[in-house]
Amino acid sequence: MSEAILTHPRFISLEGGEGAGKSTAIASLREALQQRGHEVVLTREPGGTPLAERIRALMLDKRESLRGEGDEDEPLSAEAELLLVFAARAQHVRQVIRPALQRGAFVVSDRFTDSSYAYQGDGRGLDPAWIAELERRAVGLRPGLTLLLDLDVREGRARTAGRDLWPDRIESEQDDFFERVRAGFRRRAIAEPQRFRVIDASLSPQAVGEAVATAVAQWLESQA
Ligand code: Z5A
Repeated sequence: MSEAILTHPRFISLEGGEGAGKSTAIASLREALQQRGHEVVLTREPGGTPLAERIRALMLDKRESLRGEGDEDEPLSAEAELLLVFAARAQHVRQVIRPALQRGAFVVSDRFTDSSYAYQGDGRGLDPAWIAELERRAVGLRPGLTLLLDLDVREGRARTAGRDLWPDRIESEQDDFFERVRAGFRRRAIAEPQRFRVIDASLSPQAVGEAVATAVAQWLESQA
């Protein structure tokens, strides 16, 4: 396949740290697009296809049934985590995202490759050049618009505290990991102002929803 990365104007991603409110804001995003008569495909990462969802479960280690005897003695390496997330993404892009874009739909993804740069790159310390290579070779696609829901790490974690009885592998990380992730997202937004819109996620759910809808409306106008 070609190694060039296509930035697609009908592909939109939501990014941010834990508890930033992406899943909540995605409804406003869908509504803003549907009101204008567009077909919208909502999806998420890691995941979005049956196989990619199984890879997600492996990566986040949430599904007890996937565990074998002695698994607790074999921590997943950062490198394996990166490759798992890209294996899921390679499936997702080919099975869901590209076909939807090709038939003219908008695709809205709760997280995409920016999360790999932030979590596996800035969080785990893996080389961003390796991530860029995987992005070029295995994905080849980038959102035209990325909404970064930016929130203080502690505030985000407080929102999700007590939600899960057993936090997943990433939720179990310490605050300094999430501070590096947040800084990574913010650096990417500054580096690519034409693609990113940063939204203050400390506002009320309604205000965040309105900011998301406004950002999308402006984006659509700029593309008309
Ligand atoms: N990951 C990775 O490492 N590498 C990658 O390449 C990719 C992902 C793609 C996915 O898990 C994990 O995978 C993620 C990164 C990693 N781990 N972390 N952290 P996930 O999808 O389960 O986790 P998440 O994306 O962080 O989801 P989340 O914690 O549910 O956050 P959210 O979707 O942004 O938030 P929410 O569910 O909309 O809201 C959380 C709570 O806050 C909920 O009770 C809401 O009612 C409340 N909320 C929402 N908005 C507000 C506002 N505005 N004010 C007050 N309260 C609010």
